[in-house]
Amino acid sequence: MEFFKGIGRIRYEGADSGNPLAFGFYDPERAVLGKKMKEHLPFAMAWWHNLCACGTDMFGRDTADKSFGAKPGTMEHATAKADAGFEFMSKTGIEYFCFHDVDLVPEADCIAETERRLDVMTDYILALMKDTGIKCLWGTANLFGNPRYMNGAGTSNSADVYAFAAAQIKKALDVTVRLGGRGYVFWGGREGYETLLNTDMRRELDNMAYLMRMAVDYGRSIGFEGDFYIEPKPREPMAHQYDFDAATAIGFLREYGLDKDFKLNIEANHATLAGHTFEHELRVAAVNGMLGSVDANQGTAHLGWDTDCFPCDVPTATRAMYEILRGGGLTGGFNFDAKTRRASNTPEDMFKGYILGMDTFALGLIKAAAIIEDGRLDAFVRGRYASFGSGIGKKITDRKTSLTELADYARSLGSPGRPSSGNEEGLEEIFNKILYS
Ligand code: XUL
Ligand code: CO
Repeated sequence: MEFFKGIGRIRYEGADSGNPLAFGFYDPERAVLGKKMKEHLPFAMAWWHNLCACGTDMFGRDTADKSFGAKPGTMEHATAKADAGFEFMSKTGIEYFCFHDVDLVPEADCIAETERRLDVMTDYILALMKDTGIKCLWGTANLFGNPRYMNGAGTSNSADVYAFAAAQIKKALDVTVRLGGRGYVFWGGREGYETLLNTDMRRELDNMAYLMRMAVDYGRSIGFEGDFYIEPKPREPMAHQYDFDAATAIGFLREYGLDKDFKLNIEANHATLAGHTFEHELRVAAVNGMLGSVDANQGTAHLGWDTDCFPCDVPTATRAMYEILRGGGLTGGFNFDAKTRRASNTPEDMFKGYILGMDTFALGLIKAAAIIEDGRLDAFVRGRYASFGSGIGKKITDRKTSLTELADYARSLGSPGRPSSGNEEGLEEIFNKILYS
């Protein structure tokens, strides 16, 4: 059955094409820095937003119909969503998907039945993957939706809830491994606190780390060779989430010896909620060897919450792609953790959301590659630190000096003079000239 009737395969037609259902910049076979665009940009569909979210917000009910011809809450609906999802991915040329366990099947009252449903769906999805060549980017467990997780999952005050979380993670790992997922994500969900007055932070952090350790051990024991990811987010739903930002998550992973198995999944909207830029979070991950995957979306600057918009900001995508290219690329991919606006409620809007996001990152990639090929930014940064390449600077770089030697050297100088200009405006001008030419 065809779900998106009247919408064919989305093709690259160039920016001058008047066709709203065509790519203007994403040209999958085009070579950029010696690699195909589609290899630089392993795009993924987020099962939850694209196939499950119907536009409900705090003030109103569903605006979009995602029943796909079946009754929501049934296994028929679960398989219809999978069929629609694979048709959608085939038509847009998206080669990966990401999922939470409960995106795939309706959760039952008991674990055994939910797990049985997941087994059925895994078989079903495997057949669709075989037919289409579409692959799984990452899986995760939803440890925040069910009321049992109101105080967190791995950081819950209840040992029984902790055990339920463990059961869900174990099964989500089984499914991810069967689907050949590249990664497995821990997004903090409700892992944080509302008030310190009721919170034993030390216990919660220790318990969370132990749950991750058990997940790594179990995953490796069933043959999972991919990366585990933490997806940092500072707040929402909790007042404070433990995985606040990249630096905090990296500190946590190192404290508990989890840093060899984990990398980061950086989400643009989470970065800005933390008061950072997207590119800052990517740089922090990259310089720490933890650049894993990206949740590609963007926030709405003047709204203080996670709006999960499709990315349309080309300068930000360019800066992000610059960081990713300079950081050696992603081991994961670009998951559109994004939803069409509540009022963009037609099937066509679903396609337009992905076309916008894919074109934005394609343009970001093209422009970031142009900045790298241009070389002026690189040359400036190299020159800026040139003082560390010879003389006393070389001794500092080689860690072959001491406070005493440096103090004597400083005294001999009299005054260090002023360091060279940071040239910020000049560099922004170069960035703009490359971006808009
Ligand atoms: C929530 C969020 C999640 C994770 C997966 O803000 O980003 O959808 O990506 O649990
Ligand atoms: Co996300």
